[in-house]
Amino acid sequence: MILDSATESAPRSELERWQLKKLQETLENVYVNVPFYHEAMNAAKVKPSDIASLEDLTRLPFTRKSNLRDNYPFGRSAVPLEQVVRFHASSGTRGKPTVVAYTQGDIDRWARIVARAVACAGGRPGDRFHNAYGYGLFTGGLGLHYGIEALGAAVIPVSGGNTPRQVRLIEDFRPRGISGTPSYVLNIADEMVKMGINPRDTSLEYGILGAEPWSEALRVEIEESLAIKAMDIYGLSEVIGPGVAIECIEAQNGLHIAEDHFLTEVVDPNTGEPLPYGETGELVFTSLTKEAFPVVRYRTGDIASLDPEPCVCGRTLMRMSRIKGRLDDMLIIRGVNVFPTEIEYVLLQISEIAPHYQVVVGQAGALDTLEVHCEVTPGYFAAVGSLDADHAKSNALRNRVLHMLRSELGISVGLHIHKPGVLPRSEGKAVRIVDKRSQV
Ligand code: DLL
Repeated sequence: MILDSATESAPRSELERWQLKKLQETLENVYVNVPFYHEAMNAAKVKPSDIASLEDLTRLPFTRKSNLRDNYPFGRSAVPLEQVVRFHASSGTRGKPTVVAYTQGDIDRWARIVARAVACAGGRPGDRFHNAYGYGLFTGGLGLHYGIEALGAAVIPVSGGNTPRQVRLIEDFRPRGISGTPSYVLNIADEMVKMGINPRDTSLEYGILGAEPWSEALRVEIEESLAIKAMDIYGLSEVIGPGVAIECIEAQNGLHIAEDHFLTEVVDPNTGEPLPYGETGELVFTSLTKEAFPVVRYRTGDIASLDPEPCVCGRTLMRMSRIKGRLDDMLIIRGVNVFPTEIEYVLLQISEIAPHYQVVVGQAGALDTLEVHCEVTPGYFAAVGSLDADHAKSNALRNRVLHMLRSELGISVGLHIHKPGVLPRSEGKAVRIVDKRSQV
């Protein structure tokens, strides 16, 4: 369902006229009101009035996460703090969190963006919706919450954690939609099995999953285990939160970007040079309608490509590919770049292996090493009794997994296959990489 067809299906020329007008307004605003942008634009010798077309965007300097952190907590606000009605923050696992602020206007616009995103993913007014994203400083819980309400659906604000209770609430409230990280929604499905409930028999019909990288293979796994359609939702606190882009239920092939609110570029992560459509690089966003914390050419560190081709759903909003991974999470093992999602993709091709894994990065002399930890499925384990019982069978499985990893990744890795339930389960963003290098 297209909630806002005048915008979501607008001719590109109309959209681009709007984008240019809003870009110029945003630049005038930040140049006057945010000292950081004033100085950065002066240093780059560019003034807001120099930006006469969307192509001129590339003349503007980039904003990086470190610039936002340097202004911790409020230094980047474009409005007096009295006009701020809400704060959120990124998780800050790698240093100080990035604080973001919203005016009432920002909150209202964000709710409409998310309402439209939920509709794009198959949501309808009147739905009941189980929201298992964490509530709090993380944007996921409250971001989805207000959007679901703005759509006219009923939100069940469960937040993350207490998984048996999540299952009971799904049984009792009978929601059509569910949101959460893919790893957590899978965890909920596993809990259903433990509680003797067939995950395919619930009321759920669609899932809005994101906030962490996941592979197409994990989508298949989730869709099959819960008998739902699973759509990918993308966003980041620095830009607004969830809803920057979402897949449509019709195509499930790339995420429509809310381009009337966010200008999107893909650049070469090393040189910062813009890349043509279809090429994979780092996503860069410029906000067009934000009041409290506008961002100009924000380098996300997320790796994806853009596709401007029209979509079967009727939306003209450009699509971005699924995120391949974060630059921060890219492992360089003996000169080869590896993203955890590539490992996930391989593991999920193997029916005996469960969709739970962790990658441990270590050091042997000057070289980085990579050890993949995964689990067999409960079904396989029940059939073999013990992983040590049948050496020939375990070895055959081990060799098959190693061979597939080597041919997909192009390097040899260490492998540990565990029995079910050994690896930690996520209640939010899964920790896929354990980096032991910094600990030696
Ligand atoms: O994760 C916002 C969000 C909430 C998105 C709920 C979707 C659903 P942050 O905590 O600031 O915000 O983390 C942002 O998470 O830069 C990506 O690296 C990653 N990320 C978000 N969505 C996806 C996705 C929220 N669909 C960071 N696929 C981003 C892959 C994602 N990575």
